[in-house]
Amino acid sequence: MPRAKIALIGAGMIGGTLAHLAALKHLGDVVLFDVIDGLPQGKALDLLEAGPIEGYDVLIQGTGSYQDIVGADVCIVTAGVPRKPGMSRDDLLGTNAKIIRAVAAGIRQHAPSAFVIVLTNPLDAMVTLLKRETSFPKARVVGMAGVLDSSRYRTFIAQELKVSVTSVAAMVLGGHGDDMVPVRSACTVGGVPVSRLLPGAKLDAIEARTRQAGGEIVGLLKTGSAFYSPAAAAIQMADAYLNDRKAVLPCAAYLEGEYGLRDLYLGVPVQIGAGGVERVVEMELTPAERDALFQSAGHVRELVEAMDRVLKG
Ligand code: TXD
Repeated sequence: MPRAKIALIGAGMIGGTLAHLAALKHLGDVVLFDVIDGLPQGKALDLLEAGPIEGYDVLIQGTGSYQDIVGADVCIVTAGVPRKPGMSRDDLLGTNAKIIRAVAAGIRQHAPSAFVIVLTNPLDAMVTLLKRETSFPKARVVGMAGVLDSSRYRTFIAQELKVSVTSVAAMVLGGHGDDMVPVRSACTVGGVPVSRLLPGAKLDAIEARTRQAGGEIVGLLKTGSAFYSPAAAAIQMADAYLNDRKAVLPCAAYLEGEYGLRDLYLGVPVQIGAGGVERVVEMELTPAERDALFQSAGHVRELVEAMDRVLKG
């Protein structure tokens, strides 16, 4: 069986980490693409030279030409600029929208059957733009945010309870912004509802930290944003597609009536398998959680409208 081909559009902090994880997991051959000359080529060569030590034989190529992504099964898009301290994800809108337009043209022309995972921020607007510009079906264009946000939520709960992170199940839905929705009512620790194990005030604090977790890392790093955990999240999604896992993961997916919402991308549980986003999973939400999801959807719509004004401008 030929190995899968994974095209990483953007060879920066997340892109390089994606390539490393894909190689370590023998997920497929990797093409690192970037507009900075030498960056993808240098990272690819460095990763190849780790192969004898780590025991991976995947091909890893760095390039500045979209020709080299021809036949990609998966494209993971991180092309763009990251936040600096004091910036919101929305502040990246204008710059990154123009970049995503160029990326979408390259993918549409050279990898027309790829499953596309978008990370570039502001995520919900960028994944919307990429789907619009590629005209790919909704099953093949998805945004990565909820897997990361849920992992952050799970991490903080596990730390508080001093339990294994693998014992905490949680979903964070909605937009990838300050109004994301940690679904407390569905969060369990070893099957026990978290609200039986932690007081409401503590959960409030953990959920507030989850919403600001990206900014917390930006503030500490000062020169960029998180990259290990976003890369791990995107690789989990790519693995679910390439290995037909039918994993139910929180991702930014295109809604057409699910959760009472339509014609927008929003973080919801989806089943990812060989068919890409195979279905949206509608989970029970409390009235407050449903209201918060609708509020987050409103912000995503405003963000897309702002993006459209910038692109028209
Ligand atoms: O959960 C999430 N979705 C987010 C995603 C989590 C963390 C960071 N998130 C966002 O991913 C972040 O706000 C940025 O918008 C992207 C990429 O973050 P990264 O930390 O990888 O940024 P880098 O290191 O600056 O890498 C971006 C690369 C850089 O090498 C640029 O040269 C390249 O993108 N770039 C391009 N590549 C291809 N094509 C074009 N046009 C292009 N423009 C810039």
